Amino acid sequence: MANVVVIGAQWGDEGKGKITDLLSKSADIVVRYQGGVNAGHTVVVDGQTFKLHLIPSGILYPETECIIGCGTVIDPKVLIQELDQLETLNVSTAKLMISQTAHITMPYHRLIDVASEEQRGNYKIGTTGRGIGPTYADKSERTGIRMLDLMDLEGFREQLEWTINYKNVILEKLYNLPPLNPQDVIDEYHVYAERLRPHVVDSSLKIYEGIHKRKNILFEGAQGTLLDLDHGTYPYVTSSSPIAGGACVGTGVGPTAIDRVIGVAKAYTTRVGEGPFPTEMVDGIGAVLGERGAEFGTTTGRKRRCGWFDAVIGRYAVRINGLDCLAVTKLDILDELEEIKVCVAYEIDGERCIDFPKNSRIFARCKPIYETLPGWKQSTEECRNLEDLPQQALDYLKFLADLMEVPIAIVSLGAGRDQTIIVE
Ligand code: 2SA
Ligand code: GDP
Ligand code: MG
Repeated sequence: MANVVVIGAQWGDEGKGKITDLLSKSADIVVRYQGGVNAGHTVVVDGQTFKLHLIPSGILYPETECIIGCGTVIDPKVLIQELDQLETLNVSTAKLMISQTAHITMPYHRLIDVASEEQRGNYKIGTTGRGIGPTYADKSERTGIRMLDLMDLEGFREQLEWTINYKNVILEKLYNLPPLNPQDVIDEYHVYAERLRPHVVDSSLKIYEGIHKRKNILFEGAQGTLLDLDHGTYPYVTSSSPIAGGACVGTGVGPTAIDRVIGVAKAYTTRVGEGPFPTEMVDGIGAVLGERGAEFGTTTGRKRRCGWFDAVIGRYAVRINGLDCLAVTKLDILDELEEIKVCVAYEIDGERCIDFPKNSRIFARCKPIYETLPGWKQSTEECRNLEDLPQQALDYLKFLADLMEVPIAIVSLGAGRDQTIIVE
């Protein structure tokens, strides 16, 4: 299997959790490299559903080592809840490692995330409210607190006393919120420090040693390409780098260590939060897709917006991530449709355009140009080989692969591990 990066090729929720779990069978180490508890990765094993936010989807294999890399932001409270939940379900978390240089989400980050969204009015991003943007902002501003700072209890106390006073001014003056009591936060986080201490490591060194021993390493992306801070639909993005390149920055691994990049794309498109979405269908088939696909946020429960497959952003994802191949998920959700549309280009002010405009005001004016394919109108859920698929489904997949100039290596037809076709 070698060293593989799995990324989302759309706006997140493509089914990366399922695909990562599937590939984890052959991985020795699975690493998350960006994002925080905004992410929601669902894995279904023998009918049991696991919703993971920070812990890599490889955790369900007892032999697999899991690492939360330095490019992530960690809310210790939620991480501990996740650890407790897994242990209740008899999943061992002993092989979980946490980067000592990952930044920590503090109570003021969550408060500022929610309050700043309220103040943005029409310009709100539709964040998950989990404090992700403010945690990354502090990292860039160099006022962040890292895991290794938390482990040094006395140092943490000193750092926090200064930081909380600084943040209290912002909370009070900018957002009219009550100040936080430094001692309360110190006491709360000291408890988290002791619980997490056994897991904290020099993660880039661990990964480097793994590479040296020729172990198979899987880098698990969260969110998706179009939510990337640099390459997504800015400002309607998350504050990290979900693209394949983020795997190097977010783990401390050189690009030469990566052998393969797999993009995960749904057979249609969804987006949660604000921002332009050319193929969105608010009612009608959009509602059908949402209902059949159970399109609700794994973390917040928010309703996801639904639309047809958009090959313009698909092609972009192939380029930005250097995709070797694609995993197409949720093909089964299209099973009952009479016909299926694919956006092959946009029309902007009368002009045909095949790359998405980076100005979100212009992107919002893009009208999809569709090609229509016949549906297959039968269940694909039990198909286990390409030959089992109806001809129209095969044609649909070929149409997507040709448009994006990338082979399809995996087709997913249900949430279960076995509901998968591996293309030889
Ligand atoms: P944030 O909270 O600052 O990262 O939000 C910024 C934008 O990024 C989007 N975002 C996501 N989009 C899809 N899935 C995500 N994870 C959850 C899931 C989402 C949920 O698995 O369903 O439960 O609502 C995720 N995380 C961040 C977000 O919607 C904003 O558009
Ligand atoms: P992620 O963030 O990319 O890991 O995706 P999420 O877990 O947030 O959302 C994907 C949802 O689709 C989850 O509920 C999965 O269990 C489910 N899922 C994944 N693949 C398939 C599939 O092929 N068919 C169906 N019906 N559901 C799937
Ligand atoms: Mg998700």
